[in-house]
Amino acid sequence: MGKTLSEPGCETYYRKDVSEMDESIIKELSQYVLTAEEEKEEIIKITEALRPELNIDEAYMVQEELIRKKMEKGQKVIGPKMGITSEAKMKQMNVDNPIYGYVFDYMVTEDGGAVSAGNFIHPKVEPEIAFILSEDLQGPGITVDDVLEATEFILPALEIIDSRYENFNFTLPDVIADNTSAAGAVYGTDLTKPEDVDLDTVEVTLVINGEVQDAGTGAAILGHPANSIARLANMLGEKGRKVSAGERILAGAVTQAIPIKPGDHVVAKYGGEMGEVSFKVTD
Ligand code: 0L1
Ligand code: MG
Repeated sequence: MGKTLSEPGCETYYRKDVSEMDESIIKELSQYVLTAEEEKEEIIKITEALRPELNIDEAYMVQEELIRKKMEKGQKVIGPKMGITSEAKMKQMNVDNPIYGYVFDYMVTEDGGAVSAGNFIHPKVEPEIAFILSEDLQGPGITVDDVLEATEFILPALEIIDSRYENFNFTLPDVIADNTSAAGAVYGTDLTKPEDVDLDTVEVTLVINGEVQDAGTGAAILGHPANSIARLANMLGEKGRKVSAGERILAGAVTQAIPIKPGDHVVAKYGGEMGEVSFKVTD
């Protein structure tokens, strides 16, 4: 005879999938990460504390609810960001696909401005390449050439990541649910036309307090930064969503992420006449 649901081993007969995560769990998990962000208190990852079986589809449902909650508070989306876009990070997390989240207006500091370390739990900075499109892009089938054709400007950017999880300790679903650690962004004011820069060979150097921390080229972002935007458009297309013209899109990090602290002066310097972008850190 078969097993009832209460007997050990019943999982052999059914699979917990997306449809089994009801609305109340999505709300609970999104509130869990939102409260951590708002109170600047680190939390234990969802897959350890609340839902070991959280999968990637479910994690994006939690992220969507988190985004909805922020928008309900009047916070505005500046644009999407891609994460885990370097080969090293993908290997470390044992994944093949990058992930995406969203940067909001309250996270943005003007170029050369000051960010308060008190706004974060354990912030790190990474230099990125950002895109502004002149037309919407929606997958499937978006290519690097499609992206370059639709790109109005490329600009330097620094992203501040601040996982809400203890010691940046998370699985892929955890970090997706946590809006891919999005916490801060500084966009440069030098706008470059895509045809005026060689995006895969452009050199980017991260300097803190006058000392070079790390350097890399655009190719560190999925082989070519425009490839990252194409992957984003294709991932969003699977959900009937798109990358919109005018958004500031973070393609991914060129170097490793470096911890920052009060008193730091952070600069990312770009070759190819892309300019630089900077901020300082206060208490
Ligand atoms: O923007 C990023 O690449 C970070 C994605 C999340 C992973 C992390 O917090 O290190
Ligand atoms: Mg990033």
